[in-house]
Amino acid sequence: MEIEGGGWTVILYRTTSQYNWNVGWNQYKNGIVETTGDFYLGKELDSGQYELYFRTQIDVANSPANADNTYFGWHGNFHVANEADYYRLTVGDIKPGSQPQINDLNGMQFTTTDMERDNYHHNCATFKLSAFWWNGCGRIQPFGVYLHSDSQKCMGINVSGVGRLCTLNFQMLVRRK
Ligand SMILES: [Ca+2]
Repeated sequence: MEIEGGGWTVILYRTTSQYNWNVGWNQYKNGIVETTGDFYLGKELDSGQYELYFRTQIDVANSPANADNTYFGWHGNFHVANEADYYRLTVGDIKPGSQPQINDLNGMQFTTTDMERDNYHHNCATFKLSAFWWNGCGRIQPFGVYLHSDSQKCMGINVSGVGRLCTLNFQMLVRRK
C-alpha cells in the first residue's frame, strides 16, 4: 500500500477469519502472528510521536447501500505509553476525510478480557468480544470478530450517518513524526 510520503510501519494486518483475536493481555503485549501473515506487532513503540493511519474495507454485501467500500483514518498525533501505564493511547490531529474519527479514545488505556481499563460499566473486551483502547465500547474495532453475525461485535467501524459496518480487513500503520 502506497501512502503519501512513505516510511510507514504496519503494526496491524488482518485479512482472514481463521483466528480468535479476543485473547488476553499478555498476547497483545507480546504480539500476535498467524501463519497466514496476519499480525499485530504488540511491542511497545519507542517513545516519541507518530502519525497513525488505518484503512479498512467494508463487507458491501451486508452493508447499507449508501456505505462506501473503503474507509481510512489519519491522525497526526499517535503515541502509546508503556505497560506501566496500561499502554495509554494519545491520538489527535485528524486529517480531513478520516472516518471514523477516534479522538474520543485519546487518553484511554488498553482493555482485554483479563485487564479492564475502560469507562464502560462492564468490560468492553468481554462485551464486544474485542480488545482495544476502549472508552465506552464504540467507534472502531480493529481487533473484533471477523464478520460476526451481531454487527456490534464484528471487526468494523461506526460511520456517522451510516451506522455500524463490519469490515473485511484492517490495517494500522504508524510513522515517526
Ligand atoms: Ca469497564
